[in-house]
Amino acid sequence: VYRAEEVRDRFRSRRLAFTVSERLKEGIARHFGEALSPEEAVRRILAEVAREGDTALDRWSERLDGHPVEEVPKRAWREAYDDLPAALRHALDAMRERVQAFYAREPQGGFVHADADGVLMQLVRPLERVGVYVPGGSAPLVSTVVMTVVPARVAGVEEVILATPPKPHPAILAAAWVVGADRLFAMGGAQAIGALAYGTARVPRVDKIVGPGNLFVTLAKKEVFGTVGIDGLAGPTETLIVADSSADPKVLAADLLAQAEHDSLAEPWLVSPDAALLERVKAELKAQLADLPRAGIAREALAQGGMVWVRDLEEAVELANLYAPEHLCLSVADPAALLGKVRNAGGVFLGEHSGEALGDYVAGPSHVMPTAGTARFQGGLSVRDFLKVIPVVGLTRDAAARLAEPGAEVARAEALEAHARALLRRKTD
Ligand code: HSO
Ligand code: ZN
Repeated sequence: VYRAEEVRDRFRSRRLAFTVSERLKEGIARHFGEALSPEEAVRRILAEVAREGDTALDRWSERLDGHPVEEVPKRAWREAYDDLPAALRHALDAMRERVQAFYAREPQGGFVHADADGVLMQLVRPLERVGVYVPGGSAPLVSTVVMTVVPARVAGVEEVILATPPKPHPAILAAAWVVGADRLFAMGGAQAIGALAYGTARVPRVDKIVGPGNLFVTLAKKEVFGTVGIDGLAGPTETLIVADSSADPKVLAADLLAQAEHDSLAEPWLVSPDAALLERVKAELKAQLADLPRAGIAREALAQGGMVWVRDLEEAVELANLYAPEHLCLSVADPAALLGKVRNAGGVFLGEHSGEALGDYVAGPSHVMPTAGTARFQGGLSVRDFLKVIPVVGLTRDAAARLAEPGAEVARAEALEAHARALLRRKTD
């Protein structure tokens, strides 16, 4: 249990930083034949995919994932869906409906303003083609398919292309079927991001890449940003729970563990003015860890996060704003009273009944939320992430004549005489 003073600086100076394990270093040296930083390794893969297309894509896929890239046809998605246990099939359908209903409520409009000067507008247009990365690995994130494709579809994106590591889990294929994605390539890592960003003969180039991924995927997204749009850079997942004496320690422990089992680098935090509650949660964690299948990962993650004993709820929210958590859970008697003070959070979960795990699957909003303190400048994935706002200018002759003068004045201050003349040509006398 920390005191607020002990974590304040750490919370304030958070940034996306990757720990490069010995195992990772060895892996890179083995696959690349020399000691490279992960950034250099990623740049090499991207450059080769940009230059050679599918040849490099298959080569890296085979070398790193053991299989060349394959497109999985829709027929296989359909079969995977039909083969799922009925309960999971219905769960995926229910999930899609909840998420769809949530995003259907999001306002998407621009505006049209017409007056004597003419017309000014904000035109809103969906992106044409989007790539979604769905992690494979020890926990194949089936739900991520729903949480990314549905808001893209609501926005009106024409083509959604999924990328997920070779030999995808059947439930990922089934989810692609449920949400009506367009194409799915079994490809992972930096090579998948390169293929989506630059395009190859087989993989069409997309306009934006969204979705979480491992270190290589994230570094690759950072590298291709500019060539394509990206939704953000995802680090390990985090949850900060603010709790008061009204909270149930059993539920708090369960929620912290749900967070902790994701990743040994995940950060579960519990912040409370009730010291006795923190002690009770500690005991609960121990008890609940006993038979947790991913207890090893969860234990490591619990050490990444921690508990903070604060003066009052005010100080708890102040810390939460400094930390800017991906998930902010307000497990307090009157969560609405705290909401007004929340500035930085990827998503907010009000009260004990709104556990983050509900948000992961069925509450409604996408579970793709900003990590590593990036909630200071962005919120969770939404329809807006798949829209462009295009300004439109349509002035009358009279408006142009009137506006020419101040425009030219500033143009000349910028030493841009051709601008000034283009403006003044519209002056009528
Ligand atoms: N909590 C994760 C999302 C997730 N959880 C997917 C389970 N499946 C990151 O927000
Ligand atoms: Zn989760």
